[in-house]
Amino acid sequence: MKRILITGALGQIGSELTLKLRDIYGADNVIATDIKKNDSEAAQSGPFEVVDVTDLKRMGEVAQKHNIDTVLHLAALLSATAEAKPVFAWNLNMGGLLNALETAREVNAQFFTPSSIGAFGPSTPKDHTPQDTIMRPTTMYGVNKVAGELLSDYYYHKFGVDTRGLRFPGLISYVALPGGGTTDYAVEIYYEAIKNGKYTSYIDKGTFMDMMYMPDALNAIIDLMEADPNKLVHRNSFNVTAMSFDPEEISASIAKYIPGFKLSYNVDPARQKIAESWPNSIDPSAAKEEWDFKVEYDLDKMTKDMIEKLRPKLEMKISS
Ligand code: VAH
Repeated sequence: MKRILITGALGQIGSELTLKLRDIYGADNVIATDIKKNDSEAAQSGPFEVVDVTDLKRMGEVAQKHNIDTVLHLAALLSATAEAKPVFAWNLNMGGLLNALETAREVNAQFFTPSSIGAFGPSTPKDHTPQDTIMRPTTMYGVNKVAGELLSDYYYHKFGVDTRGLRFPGLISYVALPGGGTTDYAVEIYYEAIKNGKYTSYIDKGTFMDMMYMPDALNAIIDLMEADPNKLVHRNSFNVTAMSFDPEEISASIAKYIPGFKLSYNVDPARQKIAESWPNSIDPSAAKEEWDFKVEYDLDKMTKDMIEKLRPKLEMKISS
């Protein structure tokens, strides 16, 4: 990777990935794009272009202008939003992906896009879900992710585009809030714990989902993209995870650092139904074997870091 275009660069993953890649590859070599600019560090710390991923012509112009050799396509609607607006989600998620793949093909660029544990469905083995298994998701987001994996593999086999992907679990970070996801509760809970010492979860007790701290997710993207292609048996997309927990377990972890923290429930049937269609835990052994995937953060180490980083940020907001 050396001349990198990122779509959705101001979103939950993109806002941190853009900064990390600029540190590694040089600010001028990382072109952040999104549907509109804002005053975030990701938008202001290097080249930024307004790109609507449904506009193939514009995406191609930006890729040519900046002599791109790597496309990291992050722009997409997440599961809960996609389930509320399924046709819009199909058009944006699949239309945007096809345009990003076509752009990568035209400029002969390496390509990455995230898949998700959402690509699995109720008939998938729930525990230690294998890398290669049945994938019959019952959400529009999941249909988009399975179709996206197949389309990315097609561009590798048909056109030789070096496509690679990761089936991400829920991602947790203190920088940018996620939007429209089912696992967002695992981010919101930290904000509410610090601000109010309590949180009401829309996901029910006993609902286990795979999760990962954002620093580990960013390292996984970079490690995969830098991996020796001759060692890759799989490409789109690798199971990756760091932990699996339910609301009770993350609450107990938070209570170690915020004594008296109280968790209650007001289950959202729509997002609970999505969560219950996903695995309890997935098996990342293919990623470990093929490109040495590893993580640094377990639940308590993530909780400690989230609270240490969020507290000053939230106190600053309250005082301003
Ligand atoms: C979502 N955060 O909740 C995303 C992710 C595995 C979950 O794909 O939709």
